[in-house]
Amino acid sequence: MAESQNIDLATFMEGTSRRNPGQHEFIQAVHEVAQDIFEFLADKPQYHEAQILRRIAEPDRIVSFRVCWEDDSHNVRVQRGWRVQNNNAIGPYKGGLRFHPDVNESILKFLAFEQTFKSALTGLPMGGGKGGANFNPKGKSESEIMRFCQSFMTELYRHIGPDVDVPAGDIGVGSREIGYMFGQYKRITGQFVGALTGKGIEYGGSMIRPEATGFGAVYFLREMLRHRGEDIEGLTATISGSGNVATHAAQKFVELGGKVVSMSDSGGFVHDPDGFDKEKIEWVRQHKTHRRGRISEYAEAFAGATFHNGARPWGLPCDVALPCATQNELDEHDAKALIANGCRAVCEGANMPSTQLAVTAFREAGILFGPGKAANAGGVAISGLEMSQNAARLSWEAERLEQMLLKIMQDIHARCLRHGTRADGSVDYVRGANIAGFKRVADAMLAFGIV
Ligand code: NDP
Ligand code: 2IT
Repeated sequence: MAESQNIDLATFMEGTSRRNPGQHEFIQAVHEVAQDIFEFLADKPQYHEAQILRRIAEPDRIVSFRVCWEDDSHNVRVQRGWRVQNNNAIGPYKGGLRFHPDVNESILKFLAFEQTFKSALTGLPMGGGKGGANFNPKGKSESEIMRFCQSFMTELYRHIGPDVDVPAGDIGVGSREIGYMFGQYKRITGQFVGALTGKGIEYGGSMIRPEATGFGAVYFLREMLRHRGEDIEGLTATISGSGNVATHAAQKFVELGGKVVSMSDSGGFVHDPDGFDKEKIEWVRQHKTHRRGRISEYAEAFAGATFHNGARPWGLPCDVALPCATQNELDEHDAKALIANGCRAVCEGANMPSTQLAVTAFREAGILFGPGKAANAGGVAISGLEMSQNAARLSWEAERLEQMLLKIMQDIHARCLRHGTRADGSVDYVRGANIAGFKRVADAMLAFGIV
């Protein structure tokens, strides 16, 4: 082995920080994976010699582009768009598009890096990518959203395709935005192909895709609990977020006999001690997604509920916490409050919602902790099956797809057990997910040689 390549974790991370100055989220995501991988690779020099982790932590390419659009008052607006194509060793680049004013290269690089392991964990042939724009959909009219999506796709289309890179939704990008982008892709290329997932059912979308991330996260939580001889029935959950992932996680948690006492948005959280039942969750979905409202209005609509301005729900007593909003929304202080209040399991519906110190606190306390790359993989898994259906020009039924989702989440759980079970029988799901995802990508990269 060449001496310069035989480095330790600290040196590896120093190099990562030096090469990616100021990209805190990306460095955080790489560090979390590198900790486990360095330990795992201690007696496997072939991966070190081939510099596999170093290569996965360097995106294959990043395209960034100007997105010009005209608002309803005829002002010219300029946004920046990106696509980070991180790794396609096991399949086409795959991953969502995020429209949010905070979007920057660091956030998209962390998401594309995480996605590489997440896609691998599903067992399906998909790589990792992510993209988006620093566009704020809040307060925009329908035609402004349409014009932005069309302009964004006019640049993006040349970089994607059903065998190249297949984007989907993420924060700020739902079925409406996917519809506008798919329409523009089809118009420019003249082809009706599955270059995007999360499409409407009428034009090549898959049943269960909207539900898949939230449902999958709750299935993963149930697997973690069952492995400890527990179940969801009778448990109380705090949930953050009120978008696609949060509302579907709440729906499935309640369906399985649990009680959900909080939901949130960027303005604060609502606490409903009576619990969010099916109708209330549907109200949140309609209110947030279709009426573009604020969660604060929930407290005006439902007696007994209170709104907590600018606060997060992690101080509420609960058995289970499901962070389903955004990155770094649960810090060490929140983690300690959850543990002190008796929380037994945390399952990440969002990508990297827990800070590194929060994750350390959960791991040290020995509570169940399902990291996002495993727990929220149900969304990309059904996206993978949308690609399969498009390639076969078929549509499968919802029941079949939900069974497939359940099986995939159980398989991911089993992969985590394989690589994350400690000598005392407890499970480190972070380690399990990191190693299982890494191994699949790494072995493919070894087969390709130095490319
Ligand atoms: P949505 O846009 O549907 O909902 C996002 C929710 O998070 C909203 O309630 C939003 O509140 C809240 N939120 C966004 N940014 C912030 C912030 N800075 N602080 C507090 N709250 C915030 O997105 P999704 O539900 O699709 O995504 C949620 C998370 O799940 C993200 O981390 C995403 O990457 C991840 N994920 C999504 C998948 C999918 O299939 N959609 C798949 C796997 C993971 P507000 O309305 O005020 O902005
Ligand atoms: O973070 C994610 O896994 C997603 N936003 C969904 C990706 C996808 O391609 O469906």
